[in-house]
Amino acid sequence: MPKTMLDIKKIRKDFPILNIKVNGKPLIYLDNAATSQKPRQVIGAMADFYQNYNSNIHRSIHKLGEEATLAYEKSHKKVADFINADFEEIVFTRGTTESINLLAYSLTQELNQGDEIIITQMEHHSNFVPWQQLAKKRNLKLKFIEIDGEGKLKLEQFSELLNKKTKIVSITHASNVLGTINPVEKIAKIVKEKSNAYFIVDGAQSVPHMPVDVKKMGCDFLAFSGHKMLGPTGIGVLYGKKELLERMQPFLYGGEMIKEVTFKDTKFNELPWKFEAGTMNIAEAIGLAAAVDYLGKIGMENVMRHGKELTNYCLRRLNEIKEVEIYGPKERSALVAFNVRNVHAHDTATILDGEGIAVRAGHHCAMPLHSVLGIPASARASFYLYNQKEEIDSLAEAIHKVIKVFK
Ligand code: C6P
Repeated sequence: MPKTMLDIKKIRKDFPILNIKVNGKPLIYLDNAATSQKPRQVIGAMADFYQNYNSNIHRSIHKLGEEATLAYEKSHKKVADFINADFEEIVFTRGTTESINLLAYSLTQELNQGDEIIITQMEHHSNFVPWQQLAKKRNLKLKFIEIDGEGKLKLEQFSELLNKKTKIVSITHASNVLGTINPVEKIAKIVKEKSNAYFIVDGAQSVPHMPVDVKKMGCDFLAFSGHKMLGPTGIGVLYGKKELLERMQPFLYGGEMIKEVTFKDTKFNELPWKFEAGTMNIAEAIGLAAAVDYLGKIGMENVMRHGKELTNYCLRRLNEIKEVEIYGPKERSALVAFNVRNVHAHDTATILDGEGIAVRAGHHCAMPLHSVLGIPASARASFYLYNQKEEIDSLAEAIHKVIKVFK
């Protein structure tokens, strides 16, 4: 694979926060899987909205209202183009969590007692708890694809789990702990060949890091969050095939999701507005569009290549330290979860923090997966387009300090 072509020094200048010091040390931000940092282009686009055309959308015919509506609708279009979807197929939500909850709510009408839902052992709670609770409420069966010793899905098991009763298959594209990239195109084919189930993909950890084309992927729905891809918090996306969104019941009822309301009944608005009730996060949508522009200029192939390079380098450096245990397969997305033997992940993260290095520690909202791994917690370094190899060298050095402290 060719080496990264990104001008990281130039990219870093776009991220004001990368200049701060933490505990007296220059910030080394390796917690990108939790949330990414924001470039000035995103911060600026949001400030521009509030300073120059702040207004509600789809309601007011005054100049500001029109400008805000135009910008908001443009954001939909940009996000649609980013994943090769159509305009009507992009619903803005608060994030991946809300997108999946929307599905768990709106698909309920399609489910009957005894129907089955398949997820995996590696799911984030956002793609776990909504299905678990729905299954309990509606007397459905929840089944899990297991992971093997490397942290990959046992796909041979998947075909056996699928049957005519399977109504939903919901799988993460990339694990936020193991980094495993699941073969979603292949899974989509199996789902469609062997069942009538809806295929849902959790793209929270993939859309920010690799080119994603929903048509190629063959999914029915894709959920992801703006804040993990340079955008602000409070804005996320649900992609759904048009004919499916048309059939589904709205999730939230209220203003702007209607076409006509009478004392007797309500006609719902056209897509995607049918699923966007109330005043939406307008500035955040505009910020997300700026993030998509930024990523588009850099090129998702380049973002992916840089992430792979950093991740492989991190795996190499951490594998050199015999006290470090790493979780997940060799081929993975841009993160590495690990533990220093006999040291709790929180202690590791606290010592790293003292060195200005921000990593996440805990169960990463994937408690069932940690129970399968047989550990209560892990530390996790996760990378993005502004990270550099020197920062991974600092991480390795700081891990040696952890080892020394706990010797
Ligand atoms: N994972 C992490 O540190 P929200 O919080 O709705 O933006 O995204 C939820 C979510 C869903 N699926 C996956 C695979 C995820 O990784 C996340 C968010 C963060 O790993 C915060 S818990």
